Formats: sequence, structure tokens, C-alpha cells
Amino acid sequence: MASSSALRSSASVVVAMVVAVVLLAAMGAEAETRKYQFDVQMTSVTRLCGTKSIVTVNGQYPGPTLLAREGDHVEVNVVNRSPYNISIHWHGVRQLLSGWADGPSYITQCPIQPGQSYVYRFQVVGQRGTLWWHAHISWLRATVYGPIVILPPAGVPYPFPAPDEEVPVMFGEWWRNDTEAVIAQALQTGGGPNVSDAYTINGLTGPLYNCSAQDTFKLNVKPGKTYMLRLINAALNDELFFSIANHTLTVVDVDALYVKPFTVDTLVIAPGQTSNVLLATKPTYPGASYSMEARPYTNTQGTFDNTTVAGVLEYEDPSSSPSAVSSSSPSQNNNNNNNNSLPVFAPSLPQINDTSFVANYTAKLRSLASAEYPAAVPQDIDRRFFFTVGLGTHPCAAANGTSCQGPNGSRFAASINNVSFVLPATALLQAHFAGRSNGVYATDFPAFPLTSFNYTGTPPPNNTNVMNGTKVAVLPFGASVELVLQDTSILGAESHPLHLHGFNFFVVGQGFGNFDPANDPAKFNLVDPVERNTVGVPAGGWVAIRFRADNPGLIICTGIILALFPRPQVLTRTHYWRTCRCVVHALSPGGAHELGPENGMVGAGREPAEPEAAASAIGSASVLGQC
Ligand SMILES: [Cu+2]
Repeated sequence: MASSSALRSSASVVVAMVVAVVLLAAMGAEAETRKYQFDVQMTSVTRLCGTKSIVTVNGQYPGPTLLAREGDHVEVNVVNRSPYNISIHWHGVRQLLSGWADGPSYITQCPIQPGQSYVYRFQVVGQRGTLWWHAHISWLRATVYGPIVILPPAGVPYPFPAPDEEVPVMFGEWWRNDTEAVIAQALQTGGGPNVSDAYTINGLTGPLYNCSAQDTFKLNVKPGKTYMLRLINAALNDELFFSIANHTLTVVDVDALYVKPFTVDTLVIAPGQTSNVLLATKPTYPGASYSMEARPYTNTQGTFDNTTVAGVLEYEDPSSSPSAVSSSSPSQNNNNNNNNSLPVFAPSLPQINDTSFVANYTAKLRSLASAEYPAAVPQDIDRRFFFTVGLGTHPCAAANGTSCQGPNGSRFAASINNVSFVLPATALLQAHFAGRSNGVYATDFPAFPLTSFNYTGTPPPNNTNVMNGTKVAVLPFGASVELVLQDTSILGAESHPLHLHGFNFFVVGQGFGNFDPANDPAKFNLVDPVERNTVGVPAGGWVAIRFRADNPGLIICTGIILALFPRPQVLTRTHYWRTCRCVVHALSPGGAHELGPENGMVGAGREPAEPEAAASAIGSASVLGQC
């Protein structure tokens, strides 16, 4: 059966990772080049009693683990054997001077067309922890994703007691229907995409869903050990609470950056975020099993997937015969029925809209800020930006005269500073490199809203229309940047996860209501703020981040996350293509063209002979083949 082979492959990925970790530790390997082969292909998978064909890498769902040590070079040969255009993004990898390898279609590269291939080459510099990779076009990331495990350099210990084992734990979403059809329908109607039917842990839905007990993620552990869970939220839309019954989790890392350790019963993780947590097992065999569960945190008034995914923490029974215990890694399996008679405890998760829990949790996150791992927070700021983030509308453009399914018959549109991003037909980095940006993008992205208003006030403004544009903000190389992201309540306040490509940033402040430029900056944490690559903008609130523009190239900031990780509300999901992206375009001191195209670039696609008007590209299947 397709489902059982998929189950085995997802379990074997983890086992292989653990074995690899042990081998590396034994070898004390030096920096090397790690080569991977990613065959993008269609694979039949069964979940929730339904079988469908999904896009996978190497037939695995979730996909293979990419393992590297800090300092290693990585080469991934992606061969597209699927019928879709595709590109792969290495989420959180800094991509210093390797912007061509970042992966967002139409931004840093043309998508890899069916039958073609592309070699991603990059070095992992100054990062260690957990990141992840995923498809970066349309909704293919729903099934095309996998972990990136970055170990410290050989001989460099973790700044905490070494765990006995390490296990990737990826959260995802599952739709019964074809996800490309889901997003296509939403783009056609102007309404929101249908919400997912289940959440997953390592691709498995678990016993709380119909006919899914056999698809349960099981973490088999021994008493008195420490396990490091490499948590990854690969869900498209939802922030998630996560908890393991009767156990605590010690957070030691977020987004591949160490934090001051703190211990919780429940954590919250936004789409795109990662976190390493230590799980200390009970000192003796407890004679019980423990459910690990994840479900959404949301304050939306729209529809969302209000279900819970469960996995099981099972202790190795010392009384069972040795042959019953796997002689290989004791990690996961999905067919261990030895403990069926044991009591199973369930965790208690916060209320689904518990915003104060989330605020308390995020306030605990602090950079380690040690001598070895200092927090280089920019103290003096060269460039300030204030971006409103939220939802608006486009007029309905349905060809047949019927109304659209957004507010008052309009189409939903997400925007930053009221600009809704329009995907170009030429990859932006390519246009920049070729000196042919004219007609592809403009450099007048507003640093502040053109019209100020009470961003989180009620009633909201009457005019909810947003403008379209492919606009970038240009930063001088080396500039210290402060960016305040302000949620709006124009069509309902909601939390928006936002993500920066090519950079980590410090979260120096956040709050509810409107940002107060006179008084809020005095409360910023400029000593040990958490550093990361993805942050949730609080619903009806703001967050302030700082970073140094030290990575030449075209990077996507903030809005890509509205595109990548829209909020659970129907509204934001609507405009996957049209979602605002601000593209920050950092110039090197030596000029605009320091980046060279890598060898793989040539095969990635070609310039359209007649670039289509950008506006017409939105959501249009035909234009996908143009670039
Ligand atoms: Cu990313």
C-alpha cells in the first residue's frame, strides 16, 4: 500500500538522521561538500482513508532530511519529474552571497520546469540548529518539505548538556483534495481557500482523526534519557500549540539560534518557525503512554481547521523480551502495538484563542547572548521602516459578471503599506543582475504608509481597496535597519507570521494596539532580544525587528510570509499570489552586480520573449510556464 510505504519512509528518514548524527560525531568530520539528489515526482499516499497523488521529493512524505555541519557546503541537484513548475527554498539558510540558491520562484530564480533540473549550491555559515526546506511556488509546499539539520562544527559542543538522541518533529497540514486545486479555486473566486482536513506530525495524522490510528507518529523512548526534538512548523496557515502529557519541554534554540533555556508544558510555534527542545524522560518505566498533541492558536473570525493532531510517546517496556526491542535506533515506528493496554495520558492545551498565553511564551524567548554566541543587536539605526500588514480588497474581476466571494462581492487581498505584491514574469534577481529591471519592478516601495490612520481602530476605514505593484525597497550595503510591522484591523485583526529571507533579525519589541514611536522604543530590548527568521505579528498589535543589511542580493522580507504562511483566516489565504511581498534589494559596496549566476541558473528556465503584464500574471496558470 502506498500509505504504509510512505509511513515507513517517513520513519526511516528519522532513523537515518539519527544514525548519521552518530556517525558524524564519531568521525569528527571537517567541513565538506554534502551532495543530495532530489527527484521531484508524483507519489500516491493514503491519509484519512483517501488516496491521492501528491508531489514529493524522492517519493518521501515528508521529504528527506538534509544534514550538514556548520561550515559545510551543500549541493542539491533537483530534477523535476513532476508536471508542475517547482523551486525549492532552504528556509532560514542565510545564503550569504548565494542568493541565486534561495529558491523563491520569480524572485531569485525562474521555476524549474517539468523535465528540467537545477543545482542549488550554498554554504552553511554561522548557523547551527534546525531549519527546513520546502517548495516555493503555489501551494506545492503542502507536501514538498523536509528538515534541515545543522550540527555544530566537529568538536564544538552544544551550550547545553548533549541529548542522547535527536528527532525531527515536523507539523504539517493535510487536505483530502488536491492542494493545487484548492488554491486555484480560491484564486478564481476571490474567496478563501478551503481549510485543511487534518494536521500532521511527520506526515501522520494520528488517532484523533477517522481511520487514522494506523497513521500515528510514535516516539519510542527509554527512561532517564534526554531527547532533543527538532520541531518544525511546516503548516501552510496555522500557528500551533504543542504539548506532551506529563512532560516538560526545555527550549534551547529557535530558528537555528541558541536561546536562554526555559522550560514549559506547552509551546507555540508559528508557520515557518523551528525550535529545538529538550525532552527529559521519566527516570523509571512509567507503565503508561503519553499523547503529544498540536492544535491551532487563532483569533480569526473566519473558518479554520479546528482539529488536533496526536502522536504518542511510548516508553520501552523493560519487561518485554529483548527481541521485541528494535536492535537499531529506538526512535519511531508506526506499528508498535505492544503498549495498547497501557493508560494513555493526554495533555491539556491552552484555549484556541489564548493570546495572552502566546504573548507570555514569546516574552520568554531571549538570545543566549554569551561570549561564544553574542547578540549583535544593531544599536544605531540607518534606515527605518514602518509597514502596515493586513487585509484589504480588490474589485471583483470575474469575467462572467458574477460577484466574487470576498467582502461585499470583492476579492480579498493582503498588503503591506497598502501595496499588494504582483509576481513578475521575470525573476527579480535575474532582472537586477541583467540590469533589466525596467518594467519588471519599481524601487519605490513606501517606507511608511502613504496615508496614516488608526490602524487597529474601529470602525475600520470605509475604503478597503489596496493597490497592486511589484515594488522593492533598496538598502545600502551594511545599513542597520529597524522595521516596525503593524497589524491592521481593516478586515479583522489577526496574527501574521512574517519571515525574512537571507537574514536573521532581532525582535526588539512588540505590543498590542498601535505602535507609539514616541514611547515604545524606550522599552526595546537591545541587550538580549531573541534572534530569528520568522516572527508572528500579534493580532491587533505590532512587532519591531532590527537587522544589518549585510547580505547582497534580492531578499524577500515580510510579505513573503503572508504569501508563504498566511494566517488561518480565509482572508489572508486568499491571495497567495497577490499577497504583498516587500522585496528588499541590498546593494553591495562594489555595485549592483556582485552576484554571479551559478552554473545551474542557465537550465532553470528562460526569459519570456514577451514578458506578460505583471498584473495579468496573478493566479494565471499560463504565466507559470513563461518564466
Ligand atoms: Cu525562508
